[in-house]
Amino acid sequence: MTRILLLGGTSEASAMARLLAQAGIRAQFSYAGRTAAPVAQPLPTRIGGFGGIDGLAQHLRQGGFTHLIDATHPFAAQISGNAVRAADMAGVPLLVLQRPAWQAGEGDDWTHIADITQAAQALPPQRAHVFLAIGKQNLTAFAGLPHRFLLRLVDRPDSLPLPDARVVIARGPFTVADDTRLMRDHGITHLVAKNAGGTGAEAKLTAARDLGLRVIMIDRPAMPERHVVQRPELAMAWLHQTAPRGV
Ligand code: 3Y8
Ligand code: NAP
Repeated sequence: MTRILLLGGTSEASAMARLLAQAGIRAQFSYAGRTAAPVAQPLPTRIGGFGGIDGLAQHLRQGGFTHLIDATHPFAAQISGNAVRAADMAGVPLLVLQRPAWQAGEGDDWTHIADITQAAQALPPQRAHVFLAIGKQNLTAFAGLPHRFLLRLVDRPDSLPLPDARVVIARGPFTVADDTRLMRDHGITHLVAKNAGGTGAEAKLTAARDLGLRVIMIDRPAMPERHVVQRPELAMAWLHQTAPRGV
């Protein structure tokens, strides 16, 4: 009997959860527990880490899961690496559901960097107004710089490692009009973004192009070879191809 463990935390994972619920396929949705009140899902949901690779492998075995779908974020490298190893240990097929990376288009002014630690060097030496749309987990890379920062976070932080920072509390998906207004109101000169792909965070890139701003684009971390699809419908097709009798 099919039972899916769906690792979530992205728009694609939420779309996948709706398809599984509509199809009446037994599944459990999993959040890391990064935010105070994650969006409710139409599936039974667990929140919190598994306790590393062994913990995830044990959860797969004990829960009688027949498939693992990793629909986490392209920058959630730790859980995605764990999923490859744990699925193999538990003898459960793994599918990655991940949106394609963004590509610079006409009129874009992007500087690509390999990881967040290079972002500080990619900023100008003189004081700039920088929109850090990268969440709160990597802010120390910008401490000690002369810039004024605008942060957009899901939950209000207790403290920040940046002396001159303004915080906007907002949960995507975002719109071009709102992001254009936000960046114009704050006199933003530079945008730092992760190459998340998808539509939930794309508006700021369109706004940056319209405003003629430089974008410092953090490329995705390298990941081991996996079976990846880019749309939830393709993940459903994979399930039917790999399901034991009677999906
Ligand atoms: C906890 C679940 C859905 C999912 C929505 C997507 C879209 C909005 C865009 C900006 C960029 C950022 C951040 C972002 C986006 C979607 C998607 C996406 C970026 C929630 C969610 C969880 C998280 C975790 C959170 C991180 C942070 C990253 C904010 C829920 C809302 C910046 C990534 O405070 C923290 O510790 C936040 C941590 C990981 C990155 C970071 O390093 O700080 N996401 N985001 C998931 C869990 O617990 O398992 O709370 O409802 C999900 C979404 N965030 O169903 O529509 O699909 O990408 N999330 C980035 O892409 O750069 C915001 O502001 O422009
Ligand atoms: P990460 O660094 O890859 O994972 C760190 C640890 O968090 C993992 O080892 C695991 O703990 C736990 N974890 C992560 N995702 C989980 C999930 N879906 N269910 C259960 N445990 C999970 O992950 P992250 O970058 O902090 O992202 C955390 C969550 O936020 C992910 O679900 C991701 O989809 C979502 N998200 C992340 C970003 C981003 O920019 N990173 C953006 C949007 C959404 P154990 O080792 O104990 O199992």
